[in-house]
Amino acid sequence: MPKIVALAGGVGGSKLIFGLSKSLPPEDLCIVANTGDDEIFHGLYVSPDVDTIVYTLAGLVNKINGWGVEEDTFSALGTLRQLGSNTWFNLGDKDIGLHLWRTEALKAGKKLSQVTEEIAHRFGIMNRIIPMTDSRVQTRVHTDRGVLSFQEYFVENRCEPAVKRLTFKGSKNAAPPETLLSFLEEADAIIFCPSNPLVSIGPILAIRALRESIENFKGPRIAVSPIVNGHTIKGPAAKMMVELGMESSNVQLAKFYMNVCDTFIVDEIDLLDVHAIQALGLQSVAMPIVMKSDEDKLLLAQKILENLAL
Ligand code: FO1
Repeated sequence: MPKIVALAGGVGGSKLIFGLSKSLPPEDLCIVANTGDDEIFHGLYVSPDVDTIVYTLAGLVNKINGWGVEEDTFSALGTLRQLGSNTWFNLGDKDIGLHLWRTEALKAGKKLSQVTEEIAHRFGIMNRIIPMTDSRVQTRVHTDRGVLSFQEYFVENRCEPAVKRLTFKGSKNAAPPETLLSFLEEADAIIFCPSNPLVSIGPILAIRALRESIENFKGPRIAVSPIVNGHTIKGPAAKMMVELGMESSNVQLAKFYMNVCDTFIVDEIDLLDVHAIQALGLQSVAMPIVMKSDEDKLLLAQKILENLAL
């Protein structure tokens, strides 16, 4: 079985991560999680994309939302609201337990990658989950309503403000964890999950050493499009692209991934995009990429692994 490094954000990426985790021996899958969405709420360090991956692989994720813990309650948040705190970010009681533990471990001097490894282990996950960096990198969404953190843009403002620019504060001086670089050296292939390329994969690629090691990677690098028939399956990627002056199309995304990936997978409905993407010099394949059921997730993972033909 090939050793795979999969780059992912939260909800969309986790679906393919689930399929890959069921298709590969655990030691052969290393997941790189975006931490540009991380934010401090009520004094707690919250890492939404890491947590979505953890809860998904642990079988605990709230399947309706795609994030948070199934059947969680919100009593602590109710108390915070009563005390006058701003509670637009919905932290469940069980979820808060994880944030308390992580915050304490970080305060004790542990690195985010060590803390994440320990969390995964304690949740019974055998795959490696590695945050893109141990330092603080924050996605900044420059909008017509000012500069917002990702969660302020996404949750508090429901993606309504028009996006003018994206920056990743702290990325210049950020380095990937050593464990990630070592896994990349041994890996046979890289998979870009169908996460938002701009705000989930973008922050990962903004870390220079990480981008360079992906650019110089010798094995196959495959990206799965988050766009089907001109629309994003979930989330604001298409809206953001248009506001940033891009076309919300597979061809545009293939251009975005040009130097870091060799094969761009589109949905079977977008078969006509395959030739246009090939004309850019990338390989392209069409297959069913919409993952509604666990079976869809498994099937897509297996098709991608077959396509790697290592
Ligand atoms: N997404 C929402 O749309 N609303 C929420 O209130 C919310 C809370 C939340 C709490 C913990 C967590 O791990 C994720 C949460 N998310 C929420 C999802 C999160 O905002 C996004 O999925 C990612 O940051 C984008 O990948």
